[in-house]
Amino acid sequence: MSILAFDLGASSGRALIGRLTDRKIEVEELHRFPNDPVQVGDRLHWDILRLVHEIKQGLLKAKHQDIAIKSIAIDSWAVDFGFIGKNGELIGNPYHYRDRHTDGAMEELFAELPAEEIFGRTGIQFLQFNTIFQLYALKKANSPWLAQADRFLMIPDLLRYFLTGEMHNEFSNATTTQLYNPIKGDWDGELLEKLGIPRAWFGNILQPGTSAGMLSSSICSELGIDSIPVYAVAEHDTGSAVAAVPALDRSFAYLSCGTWSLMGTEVDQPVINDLARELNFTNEGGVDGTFRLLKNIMGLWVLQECRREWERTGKSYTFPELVASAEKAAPFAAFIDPDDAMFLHPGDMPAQIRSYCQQTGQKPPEDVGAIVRCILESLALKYRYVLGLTERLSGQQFNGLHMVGGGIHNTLLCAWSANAIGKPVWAGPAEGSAIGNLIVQWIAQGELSDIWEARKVIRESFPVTVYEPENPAEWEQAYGHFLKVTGLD
Ligand code: ADP
Ligand code: LRH
Repeated sequence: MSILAFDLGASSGRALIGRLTDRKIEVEELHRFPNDPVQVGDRLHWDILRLVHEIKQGLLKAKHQDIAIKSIAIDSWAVDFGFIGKNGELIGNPYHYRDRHTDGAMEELFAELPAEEIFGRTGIQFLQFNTIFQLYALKKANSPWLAQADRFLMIPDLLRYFLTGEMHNEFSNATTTQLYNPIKGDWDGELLEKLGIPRAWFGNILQPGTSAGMLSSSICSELGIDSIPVYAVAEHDTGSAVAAVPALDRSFAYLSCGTWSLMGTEVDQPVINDLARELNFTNEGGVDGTFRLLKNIMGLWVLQECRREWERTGKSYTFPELVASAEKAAPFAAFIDPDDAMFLHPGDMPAQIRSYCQQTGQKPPEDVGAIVRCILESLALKYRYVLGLTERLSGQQFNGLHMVGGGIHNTLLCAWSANAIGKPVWAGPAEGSAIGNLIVQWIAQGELSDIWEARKVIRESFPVTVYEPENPAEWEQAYGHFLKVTGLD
């Protein structure tokens, strides 16, 4: 029988059907849709109701194709949320984490609550858009939402609520709020109190792999379908992606490569110490009690935004066209640090890249190929830098890097990543998050025993492309230059 995963990334969403037969997973893409944010006045929002509509479209497509669905689950990007009022309705339209309302919020909060204390309680890296800073910014702005709020739900919690009528807070996403204490294993009540945020908004935490209700009768009658069980999985998409890494060795490094590049390793216990805080590594909760010791890298967002800017000026390129143009451009001509704050917000990204290069004494890349080459080489070199930090912090040495996510369709980036790190890259599967969502549903149903059995099955079900490192001397030299111009040396 089939199960269904809804995986909502920051750039697109999809519904994947999964079937498990004789320890082989087969997946079929049922529905794919863009997830375009909407700017209204000064605010950048997610189009949350459109996402509800797209989830219903996925359910309808299953019905029209006579696919009987045993269960469904949803995962999405982290940190964002909505409030539910006393009447059970959504208050406002959730903000996008790239909205500017958190500019400066981190520094302001640190003046009241030291960074050391926040990290000590949560083990979460500091990113200005973390839920804690979003809530703080809403408080500072006297947002009327806060007076009306009765419950706090992360995006997948919210979508699940719309489907089932039940409100639950799922574990993996809860950890990304920077309000969850992994040592206590619960929301950090003292931290919430210090922030002046009511503890009562936050419900009991549901672990990945537990049932979370049934499709409501109103949805079923609207769509003309029977009710279906809904599961909580690792509803943070990166948690699902890492669950699907087809590693055979318990010590492994991964790169979840989509809008963001998330690089790190899996650990049994959160690593909360001075070095982790100084290197700004995070400890996000995962499946089967695991944690992801990782660091965010700005990722293919920078390329997505360039593409959007070119589109605005009437020039449309597909991703394969952009990759082909980079291949023809001159190598190692200019580098950026993709994690510079100037690349976080939406905007004219080619102009931002040129301005970064000017400020760092480099000749700015002008044409499309040169800009894309600059982004992809800089990402590959940043991967080398962060892989080194992951080894230092975890005390492990990795003999290669697993890459999952849509970014592995970019074969040039995979090859250059292998060159930059001087180790093999094992690429696959591309639909990591959706597959991680599926396997946790199967674990919950007793079809797979645990994450390690699931990883074996994934390994046997999907191809992994191996990229061996090439041109080590050139990349070594480029790395030195990259460190110098970015100031990372
Ligand atoms: P998210 O889940 O964050 O929305 P995905 O994992 O779907 O992101 O990855 C999307 C990214 O993958 C795109 O921004 C693009 O850079 C890259 N990508 C997808 N398809 C291709 C392709 N055919 N060639 C090159 N790159 C691709
Ligand atoms: C990737 C992701 C990442 C978060 C970011 C907000 O989609 O979930 O793990 O840091 O979005």
